[in-house]
Amino acid sequence: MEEGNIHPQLESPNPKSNSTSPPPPPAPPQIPITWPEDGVVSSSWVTNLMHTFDWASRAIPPSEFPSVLPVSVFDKLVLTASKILHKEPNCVKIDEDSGLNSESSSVVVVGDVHGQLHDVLFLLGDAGYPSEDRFFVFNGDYVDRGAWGLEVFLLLLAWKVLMPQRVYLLRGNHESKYCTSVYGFEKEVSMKYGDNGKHVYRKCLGCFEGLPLASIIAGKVYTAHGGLFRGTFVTPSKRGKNKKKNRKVVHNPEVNALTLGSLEELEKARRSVLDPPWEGSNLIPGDVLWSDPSMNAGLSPNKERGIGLLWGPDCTEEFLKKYNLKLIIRSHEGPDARDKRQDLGGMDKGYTVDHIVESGKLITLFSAPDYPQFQATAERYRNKGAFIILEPPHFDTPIYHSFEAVTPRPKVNPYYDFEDVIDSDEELDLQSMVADS
Ligand SMILES: [Mn+2]
Repeated sequence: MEEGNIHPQLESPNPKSNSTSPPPPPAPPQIPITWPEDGVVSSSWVTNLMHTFDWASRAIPPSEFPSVLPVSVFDKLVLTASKILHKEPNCVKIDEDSGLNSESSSVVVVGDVHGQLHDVLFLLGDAGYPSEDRFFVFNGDYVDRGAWGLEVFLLLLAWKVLMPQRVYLLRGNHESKYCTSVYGFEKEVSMKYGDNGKHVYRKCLGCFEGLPLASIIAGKVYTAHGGLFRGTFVTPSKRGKNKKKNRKVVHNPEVNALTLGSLEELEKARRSVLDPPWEGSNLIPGDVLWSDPSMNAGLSPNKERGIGLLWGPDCTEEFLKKYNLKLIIRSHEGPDARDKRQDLGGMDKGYTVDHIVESGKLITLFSAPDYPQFQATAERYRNKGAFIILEPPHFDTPIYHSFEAVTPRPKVNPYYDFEDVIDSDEELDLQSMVADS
């Protein structure tokens, strides 16, 4: 393997740029990164990992990524994080028992980041790094579309390992086999790890399966990638049994059985699936990861997505009221998705308030600015990204922070056919899901 100052021609971003992009670290960091000798990840190890990924994204081609992070170090990091993640409940509670202090703590909530490494680094710097008093809840969609999904996911895992009680990583619909095979992450990994790509990809998928689905902050805020979910299917009423052998019985469409799910049902769901199923009895994970709010009342199948639900303001109210909550913060819809939903707000500021009901409100939060990275300039959205800070004593009033993209982004070839795959997650190809899972 090559050593030292490789590929100087790729080294620095355009010096003529007058953008907000921070200058790259002055000297190449010490590579390769090694696993801490005592096996204990320190804060300097995590910040060094971030700086090194930043440097590498500008200085070396993707195929030389193993010279930055050898597969053995990748293995250690992912294994350590996976063990922590798999033990967490489906819905993590962030409260006094987990160290939330009603005088000094704050909680930062982050939406989709989609492999936009430099924007994630900016966000972490802007909000302040995770600390004893600063919690983070990430709402999923770490990978796909952007070119540095692997770096983003790994640096978040490193924070999780460093501060398991302060950093919470929820699962997004893109943390799945189906999405990563269509939207770039699988190819990104294979480009970066070559012969070890399959191994690395498999380990990432295993880790995705461990990610929890939702969080409740201070007993007041529910967060999840997609949002609300249905109740587990209950067989239709006993009236059917009384009509003995009535051959004319009309098929009772299951749509009538759609009810809002409870937190107890969410807790019992089996989240450890490569692709959340859209049929069968384990539908809650797919709902939580794929559903969208609607301005129409009630629950209905999310036909546009092919999986998950649409839920109305009445459902938001029912859920908030039932659990004495004030806010739902979900993500999942970027500027492209909102472009086609005229009755909901656009995503140019990185967030929208979708439902305002008696008990509180529903917010969509999206943290990938100037998205998607690889769309042709004319078709790209110059949206800002945003994060939300929740502050004591009640943690139930969102403070919005919008931010611009870090530009220019280092030049890199896309890992998926962005000309063909224009719309986020639309028209989910169920046949291909069956074949793949
Ligand atoms: Mn999503």
